[in-house]
Amino acid sequence: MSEEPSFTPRVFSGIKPSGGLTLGNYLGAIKRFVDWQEAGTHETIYCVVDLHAITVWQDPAVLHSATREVAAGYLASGIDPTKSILFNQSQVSAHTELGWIFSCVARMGWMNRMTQFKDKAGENAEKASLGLYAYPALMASDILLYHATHVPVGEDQKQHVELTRDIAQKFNHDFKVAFFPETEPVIEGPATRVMNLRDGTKKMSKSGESDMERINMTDDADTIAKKFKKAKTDPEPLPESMEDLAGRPEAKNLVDIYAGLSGRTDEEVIAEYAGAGWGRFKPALADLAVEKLGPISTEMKRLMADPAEIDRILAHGADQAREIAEPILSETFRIVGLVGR
Ligand code: AQP
Repeated sequence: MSEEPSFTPRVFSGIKPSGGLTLGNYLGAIKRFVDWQEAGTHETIYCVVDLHAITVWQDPAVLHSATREVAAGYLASGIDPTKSILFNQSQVSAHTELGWIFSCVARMGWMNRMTQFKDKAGENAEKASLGLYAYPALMASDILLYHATHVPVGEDQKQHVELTRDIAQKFNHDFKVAFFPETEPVIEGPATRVMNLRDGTKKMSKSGESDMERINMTDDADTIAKKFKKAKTDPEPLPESMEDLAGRPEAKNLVDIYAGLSGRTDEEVIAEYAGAGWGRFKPALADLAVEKLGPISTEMKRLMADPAEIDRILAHGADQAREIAEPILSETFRIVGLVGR
């Protein structure tokens, strides 16, 4: 084993353009990406992971527009292309090249344990695409292609970042190098798992069946208010402590969302609203969501009206990404024994 290298502190994370952005993507991912960028302690690289989106069927025209919409969501929320690298995955072919190598490093047994595949493929796994099964290996390549040291993600992605660590370890071990870092997943804050508004036991997702189960980042004020008003709850008022929210998933979810949007802790929210009924809490939550998401949604619409500018930003980001990725990929080829790169 060669000497332990030190890796540049670097954050990588991505979002799939598999539909419009949700409040879950905002609180669990984008808002925290902006915090990392502004902290200035790490280089920050953010990606629209379009190759992950096509692991399930995507209408080509819709995918094209969703890619720009996710980019607009990043920009409108505060990702600044002069501070962070922002690009879409398919423009940097090194992702798929390293992804193939990692498909040869990862073991079938590891992939078989991935709960997201089981959730997404459902009972009919035989009909799922090979890409959906293999995508955690491509995700490992997204991260390790930049030697990223930290990956901020929502709870649902923790297992995939752990697999990334396993792949890095096995690669380093098999080839007797210390080439890839053991990336840390960073899962923090009150809203790392925002739940479906109609069923507090399921995650809020872009591709969930009903629009009423999620808040989209482009929803207008009336729609946001209507969705929170109709959100499933129980008859009890808000309790005095977080422990008393145990077994009340829908109530806890709305408290988490309030805390995530207001930048407070769950405990602070409970302290303010202890004893409040839903008739008081839900309108307060809707007002807060409109206050926070309204300006972002307006800015997203402005950006979406100029797709050429979004494409220019993504192309520039892809150039910057390639500059970091290419030497790492070339060195990987050399380590593996592939000729010619
Ligand atoms: N409900 C959520 N709560 C907190 N974080 C979430 N994330 C997604 N949903 C929630 C985080 O957002 C980042 C990007 O996720 P993604 O779009 O690449 O994949 P996903 O987790 O599969 O998102 P969706 O919305 O559920 O998409 P579909 O429906 O297409 O599968 C990740 O950091 C994720 O944790």
